[in-house]
Amino acid sequence: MAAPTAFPQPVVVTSRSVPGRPAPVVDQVLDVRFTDISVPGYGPVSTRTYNGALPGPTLRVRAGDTLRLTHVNGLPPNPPHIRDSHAPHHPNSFNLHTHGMHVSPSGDADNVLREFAPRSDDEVAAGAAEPRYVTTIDVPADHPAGTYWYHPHLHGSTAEQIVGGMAGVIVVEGDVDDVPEIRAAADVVVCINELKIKDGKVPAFTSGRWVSGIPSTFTVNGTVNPTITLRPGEVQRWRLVAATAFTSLRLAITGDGGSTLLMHQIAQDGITFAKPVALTEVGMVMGNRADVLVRGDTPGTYTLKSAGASAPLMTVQVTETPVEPPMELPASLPPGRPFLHEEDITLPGTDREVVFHADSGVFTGDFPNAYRMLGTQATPAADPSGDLSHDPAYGLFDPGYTNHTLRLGTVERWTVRSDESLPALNHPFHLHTNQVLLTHRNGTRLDPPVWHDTIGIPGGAPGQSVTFLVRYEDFTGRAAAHCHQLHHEDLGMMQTVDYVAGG
Ligand SMILES: [Cu+2]
Repeated sequence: MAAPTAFPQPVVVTSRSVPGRPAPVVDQVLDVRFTDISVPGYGPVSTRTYNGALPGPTLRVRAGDTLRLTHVNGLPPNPPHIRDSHAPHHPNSFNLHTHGMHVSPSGDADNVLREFAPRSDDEVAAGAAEPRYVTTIDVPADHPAGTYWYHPHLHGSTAEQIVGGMAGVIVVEGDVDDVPEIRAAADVVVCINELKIKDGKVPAFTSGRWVSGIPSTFTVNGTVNPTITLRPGEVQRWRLVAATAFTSLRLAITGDGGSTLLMHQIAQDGITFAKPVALTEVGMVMGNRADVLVRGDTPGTYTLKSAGASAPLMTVQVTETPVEPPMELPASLPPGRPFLHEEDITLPGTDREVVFHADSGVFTGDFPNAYRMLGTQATPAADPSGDLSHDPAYGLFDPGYTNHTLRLGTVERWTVRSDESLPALNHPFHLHTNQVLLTHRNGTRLDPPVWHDTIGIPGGAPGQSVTFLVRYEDFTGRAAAHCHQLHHEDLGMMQTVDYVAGG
């Protein structure tokens, strides 16, 4: 079912059959340039957009389809880059990441090592056409059905582009949509963006204090606090997308009298659960998706809010004629992926470890903090015998260095730790290309485990850890593992992974 008409939804693009191609294709131009948009509830903003909209179009595919996306870079020439690669740079170049999707990281697919550069000054002066970059992604025939998203992912410019609103939702249709109770529910995209706007613009990322003091403006589908209506007894399916760069969300729906509407979570990060899980609060870190079923209850006005944020993300009006009898919730679901088990680990005793670690005030210049990924496969120090806290390479992203060589077909266990004492330094861990099965938090087993592509690790209590199992499957090529607090990633909190053929 379609979403309620008064509630904003991004433009939807679906796959179509194309003569000469074996599978349906989403063939879409994503035009990127500075656009003057009006954010309802906030006001005018001049920002980089996909197709002049916040968020970009929702791309709907089925497993086996192809995404053929043509980016036009209509941004101005890049300003000169005068600092090292661990300072933000080329803010008008970008690329494409299909976050959470199990697709090829190579060639012209989900390859975050490509650069979609704008015209140079000389090319503008010569009247050259705006450059176009084609991405072709074949979605595997067995890809899990669920909610994913896309955003630019070029090291050095990701954060500035995301906080300006460059993000869009990808829906993979499939088995879960055919569950009768879900088929009967309105299918609603709830894309949450976190904008940092000053004087109608996203400030350029020219210092570590870049956006400090600028409050976040949260939008849902491009509007501040839109209103969705729900009839008593009606069930809607909300595809919650945390298309954010800075802030972890803890979402609850509360009414005037303190009543709450339950969220029945049916999927995490695009992977369907075995059965719905009823929650009063849904935690989402930057990059997460949570699909939830919500049923209208006592009529009244409710708000969807995140703990710690004063402003509501959206208003929920439970109103009008009740649905009789009330719509049902499904008792069981088609699980998106089978679980992995410790016995599946291919080479026991070869666990990988990542430690998120920031050294404050160690560099000169505008970016004094080092955001490092340490542990068993850290990027080597420039001077191993020197003061590692001041080292300009240790644990920092180096596209020419392979941190993790990952053989297809193997199952491994990773532990990711934070040693941050500041709560603000939470570092969500995101691995590209393969989903990971979260089995433990702080050494305590989860029952059941939960598939993720991005896992929150709160700061404030050094030693917080998560443990996951992962099987590397189907696709070779170089990809990334990184912190999804994206200004940390731009400043170096990223590692390379190289998926190689098994053997
Ligand atoms: Cu971080």
